[in-house]
Amino acid sequence: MIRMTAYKWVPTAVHGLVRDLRVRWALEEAGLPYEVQLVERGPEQATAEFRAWQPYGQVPAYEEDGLTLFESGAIVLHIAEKSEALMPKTLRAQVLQWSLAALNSVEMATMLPMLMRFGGVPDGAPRDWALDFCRARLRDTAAVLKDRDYIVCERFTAADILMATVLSELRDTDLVEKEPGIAAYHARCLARPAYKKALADQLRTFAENAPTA
Ligand SMILES: N[C@@H](CCC(=O)N[C@@H](CS)C(=O)NCC(=O)O)C(=O)O
Repeated sequence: MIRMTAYKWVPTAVHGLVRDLRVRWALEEAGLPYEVQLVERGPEQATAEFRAWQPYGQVPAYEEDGLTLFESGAIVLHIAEKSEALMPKTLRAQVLQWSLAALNSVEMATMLPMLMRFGGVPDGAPRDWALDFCRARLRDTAAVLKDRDYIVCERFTAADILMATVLSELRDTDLVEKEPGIAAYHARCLARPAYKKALADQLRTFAENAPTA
């Protein structure tokens, strides 16, 4: 049986962004049954047992027949290796390439505008630089998507789970909507039933465990 961790509750500002969503989405696409182990934010993340599973005290982490994994990208790719739906053997190298592009070349740019929102980075040079950097990454990614519906080719793969969830990090900015090719791609990925199910499950957990005033 597959077991993964997710937070019991987080503030609304990050609903739909917590990275267990990537793992839930991949498992739904692959049609694999799984259990979710809910984690309380705070001391539970600091225990030796938890750190042995996720060294940074974060979610998600994953367990399957004694194999333990952390890092959402590694987990999604592990699931993809089991599923032609996520990583056809003939496309393995390209799926790996675009998964790393999502988590490195693109996420390093999308994290900055997201962190600004939470960290209150003042107007001025660093902020403008980070936004320009992100715009350039989106423009270059949009150029690739001009010729195809998904990031590897005409069909959906695990790399789209990673790329689309990375793009979701920009949801409170106008960066995605200003790049229509990216906006259409993002909407296409999030329209998938497996994504909708994964998101609904994550949000239901938060609603069920919301602190009472
Ligand atoms: N690179 C890691 C990042 C994991 C991560 O940032 N998890 C966040 C939730 S999305 C978390 O647990 N944050 C709480 C913390 O860092 O204490 C991955 O992709 O799994």
